Amino acid sequence: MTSLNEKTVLITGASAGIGQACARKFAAEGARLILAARRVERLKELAAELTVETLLVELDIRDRKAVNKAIDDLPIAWKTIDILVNNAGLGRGFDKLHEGDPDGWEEMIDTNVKGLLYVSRAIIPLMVARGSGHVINIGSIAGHEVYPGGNVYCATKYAVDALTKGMRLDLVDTPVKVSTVDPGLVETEFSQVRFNGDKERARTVYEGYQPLTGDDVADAVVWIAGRPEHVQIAEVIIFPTAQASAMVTHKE
Ligand code: NDP
Ligand code: 8X3
Repeated sequence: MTSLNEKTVLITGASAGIGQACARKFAAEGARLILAARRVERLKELAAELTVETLLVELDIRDRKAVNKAIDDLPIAWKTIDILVNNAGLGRGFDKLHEGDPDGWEEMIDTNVKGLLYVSRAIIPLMVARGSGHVINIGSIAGHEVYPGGNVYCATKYAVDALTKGMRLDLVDTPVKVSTVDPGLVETEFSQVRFNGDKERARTVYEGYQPLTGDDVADAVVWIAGRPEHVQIAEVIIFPTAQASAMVTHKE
């Protein structure tokens, strides 16, 4: 078992949902937290309830220069990032591909794929130089199965799956570990974002069964991070009990 007490954990997308839940669960283990997102007010509210050291970073991960500057500018005491949780991401739109909005496609590709790459490229070299570190990507069941209307979102999560595997291959001769947690349906702000703020439509996604919570996913992330040094959990897929695949969920 690796103690997470005093470990430094950087979480992207810590202002909501799974990222926020990860922050609370890592804090409960005594970790020091670098919390990154665009909505810094929310990060402040989160930090105020935590009893561990936090550093808040207002960051749009789509902005490569801003990502590099944010990591370069970290105070020395915060540069030793032990665990990177690449969580920030979104779905935007649920249309057939030939009817889809290219702006939404770009937002998803720029965030889920390119943003994850920028953050990883900035932080992994520090882990390699130090000879320790753990990257935990938040993928999705959408990176294993394509569903109707999922087209570009699924493509970005298939890309995350490929990048996770690529990182693990490229880091095999180092002590740096790479893992992915790939959930099914988790009730967060995800569907509100996907449906452009339509809360009623978002609510129906989670009706008739008990979806996962951010905490359920964060439990897996923290468990993965706490394995012994020689144990690298490659992939965890988590469904609600009522879900059997991307397309099959039993609703009462
Ligand atoms: P939420 O919408 O609740 O949270 C998304 C988080 O990502 C927010 O903190 C948001 O912060 C952050 N974010 C989005 N865009 C950017 C950006 N450009 N720069 C920095 N941060 C950004 O959704 P979830 O918690 O559900 O989603 C988290 C991850 O989990 C995503 O990668 C998603 O694809 C994945 N996932 C979600 C599932 C679900 O069913 N909910 C299932 C499987 C995977 P802010 O807006 O403040 O920048
Ligand atoms: C988000 C969950 O089922 O909409 O990754 O793909 S799903």
